[in-house]
Amino acid sequence: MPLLDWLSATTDESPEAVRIVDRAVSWVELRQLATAVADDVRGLDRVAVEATASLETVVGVVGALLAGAAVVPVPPDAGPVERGHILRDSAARAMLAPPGTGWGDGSGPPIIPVDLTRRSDTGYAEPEPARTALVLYTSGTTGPPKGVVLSRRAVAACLDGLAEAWRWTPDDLLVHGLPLFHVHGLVLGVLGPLRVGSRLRHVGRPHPERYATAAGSLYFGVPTVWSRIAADPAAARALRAARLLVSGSAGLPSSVFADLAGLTGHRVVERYGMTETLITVSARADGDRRPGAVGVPLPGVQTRVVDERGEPLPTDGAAIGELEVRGPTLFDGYLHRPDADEASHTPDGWFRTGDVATIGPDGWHRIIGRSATDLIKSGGYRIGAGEVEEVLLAHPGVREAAVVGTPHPDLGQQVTAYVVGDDVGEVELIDFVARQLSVHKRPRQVRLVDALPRNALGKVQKNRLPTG
Ligand code: MLC
Ligand code: AMP
Repeated sequence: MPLLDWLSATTDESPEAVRIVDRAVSWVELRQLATAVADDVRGLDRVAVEATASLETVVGVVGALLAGAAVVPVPPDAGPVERGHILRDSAARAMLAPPGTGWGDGSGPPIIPVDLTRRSDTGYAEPEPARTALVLYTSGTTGPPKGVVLSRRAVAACLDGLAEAWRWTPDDLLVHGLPLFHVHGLVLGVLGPLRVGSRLRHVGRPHPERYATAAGSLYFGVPTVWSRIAADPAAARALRAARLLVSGSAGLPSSVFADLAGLTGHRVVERYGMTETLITVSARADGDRRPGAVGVPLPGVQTRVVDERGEPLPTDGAAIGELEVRGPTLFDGYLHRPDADEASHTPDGWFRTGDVATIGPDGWHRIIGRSATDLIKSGGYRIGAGEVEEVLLAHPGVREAAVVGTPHPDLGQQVTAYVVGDDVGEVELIDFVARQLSVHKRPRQVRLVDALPRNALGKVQKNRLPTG
């Protein structure tokens, strides 16, 4: 079956199949636009896409996938450090971008404009399921982001599992406003509709009033989006007519679950996943939804919690350990990083998520936290403390830096930096990071301190940083 099954086969020409912000196309039109891109990139193994929230991004991604190229989405706000790393590390042969996009300094691969006036009907054979569909860059605890290699088979398995669990069909209209360079917004939020055949409406940014007026049946959001909707009762009430509200990418606070149940009449379906594993656990459309819990494994997925020695723990809902997963949705490895592949897998093929969880006798999973403090989740974005620390340390006035996630009522966690420096100010350092990395990676708060707490070996002890 083709990866984009519905899109590949449909003859439906009714307008408004896919609307991205202010531009709508029919299924047939989308296929013809994307095929024109496929004609441009055929023969290239890896293609970057400037992943703005736009129809050009959808057409570019689909075109590359039709031609069998691996897609490397580039966050549009990635600063020069991050962008340069993604393009160099992935060795993308070309970059698909809206017309008029340029490099300025002439660096980077050739740009192929996504021209929405061109159509093509060239036929492309479906690439092998083992071929790479996407290379998604995601932060680790240290160093620059790593390229997560995802096969077409893994993407298809994930989307089929979700379609089954959520009863996601061509009768649905999916609405969201998430960024188009991560699993949530791009894999679930764009490739999902193109495989399943549900219509799609991307509202640009996930503002409550835009969700409220979109009249969808299925809505996706990160917890920050759901908490903003819960704080806007008129917008929340407008979602009463929907079929299913889905939350993921970070834990949904139980208070938001309860507020939404009252205002919308819906108990939100929560699901859990990672860039490396795609979505592995979810509540079901035809089943229970529980506040603070993320559901049961999707078809074909196996899970277990293990202790510090890697020994499986009982599934009694009480034993807390690291969650490990195995199954058809897992990635093929980190690009050029066999060391990281080895560290993140057990010898018998389980992926170590780094998340701490319990599994109940009924198979329900609860995510309790993370085993390491160096991965921060802010607004659903994953941010590596080490990456931000490295940028801070490159500032001439910074001698030492330690970055942590601290509780934030709207974002879940905020990026907080502790800095030992000479004559530097908070705003200057926040701006310095924002010029190098994506906007959401900049610290919300910089605390200037005299020294960082260290142990006898000189390692920073982040749990002893001053709070309050
Ligand atoms: C941000 N701003 C700052 C700042 N940080 N200003 C000064 N100092 C800082 N430190 C600016 C922003 O640029 C923005 O400006 C404004 O402040 C508001 O920022 P915000 O509060 O962050 O809100 P917003 O931009 O609306 O972002 C919230 C959000 C966003 C929820 C919309 O975080 C988001 O889109 N999250 C989704 C992440 C996601 O898709 N994750 C999926 C990963 S995949 P301006 O001018 O722009 O308004 C995955 C797998 C899975 O996890 O399971 O799904
Ligand atoms: P990312 O790599 O951006 O895909 O982030 C993956 C991480 O997001 C996971 O390891 C979890 O820590 C977190 N996450 C995703 N979904 C949930 C959820 N429903 N509840 C709690 N944490 C989640």
